[in-house]
Amino acid sequence: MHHRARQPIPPTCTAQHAAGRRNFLRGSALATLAAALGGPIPFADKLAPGLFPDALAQTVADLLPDKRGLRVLSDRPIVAETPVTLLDDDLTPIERHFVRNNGHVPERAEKRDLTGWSLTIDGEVDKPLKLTLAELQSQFPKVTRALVIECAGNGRAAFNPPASGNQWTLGGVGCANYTGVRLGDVLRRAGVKQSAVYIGYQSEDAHLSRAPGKHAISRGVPIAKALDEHTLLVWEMNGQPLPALHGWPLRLVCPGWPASTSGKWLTRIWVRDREHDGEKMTGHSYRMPKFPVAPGTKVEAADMAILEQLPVKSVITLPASGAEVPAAQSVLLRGHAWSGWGDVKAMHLSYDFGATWVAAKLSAPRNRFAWQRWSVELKLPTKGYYEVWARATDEKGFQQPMLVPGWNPEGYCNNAMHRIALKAV
Ligand SMILES: Nc1nc2c(c(=O)[nH]1)N[C@H]1C(S)=C(S)[C@@H](COP(=O)(O)O)O[C@H]1N2
Ligand SMILES: [Mo]
Repeated sequence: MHHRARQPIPPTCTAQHAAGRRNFLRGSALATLAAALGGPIPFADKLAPGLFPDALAQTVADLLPDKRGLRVLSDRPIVAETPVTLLDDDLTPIERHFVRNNGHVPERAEKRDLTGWSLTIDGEVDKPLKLTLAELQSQFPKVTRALVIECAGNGRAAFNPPASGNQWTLGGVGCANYTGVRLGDVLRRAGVKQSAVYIGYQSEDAHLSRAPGKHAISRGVPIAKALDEHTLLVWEMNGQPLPALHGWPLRLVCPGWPASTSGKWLTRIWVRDREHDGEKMTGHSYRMPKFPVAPGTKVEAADMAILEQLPVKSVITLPASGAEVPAAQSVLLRGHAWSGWGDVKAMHLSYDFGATWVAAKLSAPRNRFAWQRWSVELKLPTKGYYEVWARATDEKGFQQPMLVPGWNPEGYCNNAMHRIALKAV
């Protein structure tokens, strides 16, 4: 992207959020920014992650014109999260759905050019397939499902010591309606061999370096998850063709698992006879220590295990933290809850720092792996400062922890309870 200064350098920058502790603009990125602003930024080390200098606010809107209100965490690659109050919709509208790119959006997607595109299914199959979009759309049963996808790093900003990577707060999650076919139906058409262990996806987005032949990301899931009826190949999001940013013409959705398994801009599903070893499958990527470690511990790669189901979690989308509400009167609170293990079974809130808990009304999911709406009317007894804590419990009995759970080197799976401040007046 190109930065254009449209206003003079502002004398100060106001922090929009204070969750991050480190400046994500370093070295050349900082120099580029300073050049765009026409001068150095004396307090650059105090610039919170995700905070763009006011003078460039217009440029951020240029970067993601269809995503107004999202917080840009990185512009190269593009990463943006949804402020939690903008997650209030039953289904996340496209303009409010977070974005996490690892490389460059393919030109094909920008231009909506299907020329030469097909999906290859090969590897450990009896009959490799090459399918056009029209063939995929006409030859398999069509399904529409509301599905949560969540970046495994959602919540990372709260880890201490900090984990490197995008400093997500709460908004690396969304639940949209996807239309496509079951990956399992397509794999069965190709005939999955006994030797199949894993699938790996390949996509058309160039690596950040633009090194030819190097994938930005190529992850996968064990064959059982690939064959699971909830794992889809989709071409529509909320009834529209997939937007360029979300993987046009075709993406995977592996609900409940790290969203990095939901490959965008697909060209190939490679059925493997071993654990897939593509870009960001190995080393520390999307892996957690096999046993608890003290914060800050350096963990050997051999002691890390691939992340699978994401833990139970919830958000309070209404009211906003810091809101003033009437004392001793009913106040409506609501949000969503979800779990990588299946249904959420209970939702509780506390406004006395966890001493007592109130059960919220919890709706059934539209389908498995959709998030569930919860709502509750609370009466804050007197004037004063309150905190509301929200805790979901899933069908396996897992509950959200009060504190940030198990520190891990890459800062994954923070499902601590969402807390908001309320001032009763
Ligand atoms: N081809 C490709 N697929 C991808 C990615 C990517 O960079 N390239 N990012 C992954 C990651 S890390 C996440 S969190 C989700 C984000 O999906 P979204 O941008 O549609 O919200 O896409 C996943 N699929
Ligand atoms: Mo992600």
